[in-house]
Amino acid sequence: MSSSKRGAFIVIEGLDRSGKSTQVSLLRDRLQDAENAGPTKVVMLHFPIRTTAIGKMIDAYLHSESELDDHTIHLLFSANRWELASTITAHLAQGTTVLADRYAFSGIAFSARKGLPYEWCRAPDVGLPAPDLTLFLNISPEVAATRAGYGLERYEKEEVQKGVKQVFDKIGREMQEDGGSEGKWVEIDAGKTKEEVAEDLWKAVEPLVNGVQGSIGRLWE
Ligand code: Z5A
Ligand code: MG
Repeated sequence: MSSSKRGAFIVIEGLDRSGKSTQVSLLRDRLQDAENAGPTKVVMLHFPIRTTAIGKMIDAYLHSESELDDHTIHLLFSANRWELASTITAHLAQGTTVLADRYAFSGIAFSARKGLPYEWCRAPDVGLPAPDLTLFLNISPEVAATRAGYGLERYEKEEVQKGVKQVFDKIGREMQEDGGSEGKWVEIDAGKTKEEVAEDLWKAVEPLVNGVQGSIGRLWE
């Protein structure tokens, strides 16, 4: 990587059980082996980060061990990203690729689905480090519901997922139209095999393997 380049910030979003965590791990391995770049330094972040003080509150909520007002849990998810914001920026500046499993887009999608105003949901995430590329894993809620582990946490119900998908679709449309500081939004068919999905993701990610020119953007600024 030339000294004028920084690491790429890549976000994987999608519905529950669309294979985000699976694909983030496969992508990490592939980036580390990328022949044309030499080994790429990569870090993975799985939001919510459940090990921080705020993350522990989120984890208890997701397991229905605590009850929180919808506004409160929304702000905690956002605060959890802000806890990591300077870490993300530092990694990128050092030339490390950052792979995030969920980000601010999940925050908006899950809370707006509950009826909180869209703009209100977006506000606390304005100014976070902006991804260069967001890959949205698209899957029908019906197929997602057949995958292992579905239904163990609070939001994993088909009607919730349908509402969440509608908000994600709105975010995707806006990002594709805007093409501004939020980086690129690319939709991927996640109903294929793991290997096929990994191949489709790689086509979008490969141009970023050698790093990115320019400063790190700020989300929605
Ligand atoms: N949430 C929120 O409300 N606000 C926020 O700001 C944020 C999150 C950041 C927990 O998230 C909850 O938090 C989530 C949104 C909310 N709501 N719910 N429910 P999480 O990311 O921690 O959730 P998770 O437990 O990691 O599950 P997931 O993300 O839904 O799953 P996934 O990562 O997309 O899928 P996976 O674990 O890679 O794969 C699931 C299974 O399918 C597994 O057995 C795989 O082997 C299998 N799989 C994967 N790919 C395939 C293919 N292609 N074919 C067949 N089978 C496959
Ligand atoms: Mg996951």
